[in-house]
Amino acid sequence: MKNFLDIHPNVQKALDENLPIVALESTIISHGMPYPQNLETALQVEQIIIDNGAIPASIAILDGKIKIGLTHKEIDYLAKSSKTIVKASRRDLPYLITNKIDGATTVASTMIAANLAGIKVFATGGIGGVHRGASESFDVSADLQELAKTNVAVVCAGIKAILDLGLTLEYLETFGVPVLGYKTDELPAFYSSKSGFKLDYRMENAHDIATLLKAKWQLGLDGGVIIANPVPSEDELEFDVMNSAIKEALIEEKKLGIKGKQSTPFLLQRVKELTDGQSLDANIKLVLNNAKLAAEIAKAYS
Ligand code: PSU
Ligand code: MN
Repeated sequence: MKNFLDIHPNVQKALDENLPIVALESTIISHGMPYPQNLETALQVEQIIIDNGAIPASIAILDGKIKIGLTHKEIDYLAKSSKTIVKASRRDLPYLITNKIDGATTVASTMIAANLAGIKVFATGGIGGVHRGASESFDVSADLQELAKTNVAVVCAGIKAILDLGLTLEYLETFGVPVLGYKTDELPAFYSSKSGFKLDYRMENAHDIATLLKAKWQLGLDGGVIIANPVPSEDELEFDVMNSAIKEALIEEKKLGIKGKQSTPFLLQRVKELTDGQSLDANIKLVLNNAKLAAEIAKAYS
């Protein structure tokens, strides 16, 4: 594993001493937000994790290695390289590593990397899922398969509203992935705290979540857990504003023939433009909010 993993000394020290660590993805930096907001957010997320008593471990594929824990210089590089850096999910890792091509990790590949390093808690914005119209396009994010098998807890603001939330919940149920609402009975819809979909399990604190995670994995029930943490109400996008922007972006996507891995970055970018940047503000705030909760869960877990 030494040939493939490059763990930052701060993260290695935390692993050795069983200190709380929070993994962070890098696709959100390179493909999820524009520069310079992506850079500012990535650094702020790390600081919030530190302020809440945990060690951040941002993850990317650099120089043929899976890097666990990035320097500010490396984060800066990822933030400025959206045109050249590859969005790297599970299937991309072997090629990028053996050909020394730099990549930004998605939820799926960040879970893989965190698991290899022994990190159990991961914070992001929103996970991928079943796309609208998936019965035709077959576009189902590899994030869902990863959640089905890799033992990492993912703190997110629910499923990205550009997706089909109902079908995504069905998929997660089939593959045995628990979806826990943090102080909510309703699935949050990323930019909005409400979606209209009820959740079966509501959790009130980080301690109970950590206890549940331990029980799941001690029982040999492999796979991830989704901790759905609603965007704070003062930061959310109005439901109707969000939905009409998404509808418009989806029509444009179809016209332009955008598919596959380009789909999610395109939709996030168009929704941002169509809401005059309001969706980006919400996206930033919800990520910061998730970082704080993830640090609390990591502390309780360790
Ligand atoms: N959530 C965000 N911004 C993002 C993503 C999620 O707030 O950019 C990224 C994540 O890396 C996620 C990916 O894994 O989008 C999903 O892409 P796809 O639908 O192509 O699997
Ligand atoms: Mn896809």
